[in-house]
Amino acid sequence: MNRKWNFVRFIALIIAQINPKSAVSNTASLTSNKPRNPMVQTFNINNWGFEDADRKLLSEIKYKVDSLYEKSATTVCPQDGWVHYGNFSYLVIDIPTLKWSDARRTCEILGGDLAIVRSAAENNFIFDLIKKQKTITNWGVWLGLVRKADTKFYWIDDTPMANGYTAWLTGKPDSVSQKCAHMYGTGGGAGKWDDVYCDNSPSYFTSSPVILCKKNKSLNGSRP
Ligand SMILES: [Ca+2]
Repeated sequence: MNRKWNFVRFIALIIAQINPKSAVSNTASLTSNKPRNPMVQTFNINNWGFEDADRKLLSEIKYKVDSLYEKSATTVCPQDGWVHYGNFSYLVIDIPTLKWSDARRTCEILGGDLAIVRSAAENNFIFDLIKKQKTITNWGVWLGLVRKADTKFYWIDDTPMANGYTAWLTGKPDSVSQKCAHMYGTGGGAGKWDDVYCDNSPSYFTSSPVILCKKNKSLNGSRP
């Protein structure tokens, strides 16, 4: 498990503890029953010498993150809302999410990642899954597809998009400054893809993509 992954899990857990209403607040069942005051639980990450209390808290957080990861990533799906298709499981969290990075972090915490779409059959499956949700936004779901510095699109496993399946709406992608991809949920482009800003302003909340996570269904919990 690489350092970047550990760092993402660590930061996400801190956010979950500071904001119990966040999308990752389902860590609550894994936390202790000790009374806690979020305003007191602060970290000075610029301080190289943690106090004993800080070290103890960091150890507790690491234990909780590891527990959550093991519980989510080592369970054979379908389970807890994950839907099985092919060698993978999929989960839609139908909450509009302004930032692509927030959607991805949520999937990572749950042992998966944003979806890499490999075929028309998989694209159709995902679109059908979107249509079954209570909340369906115009921008549908975030995809695991982003522009890199060369302005070309790559999947989150670094596969160049140009080498595989795509389902762009006619005329899309249409702006190099829009670096993240989504699948439309409604309208004339429903089921097709578009590029959009990775960090949208709150005024676009009701249009914003919801979260679609994908993970291997195998016991080892390896990510797609
Ligand atoms: Ca666009």
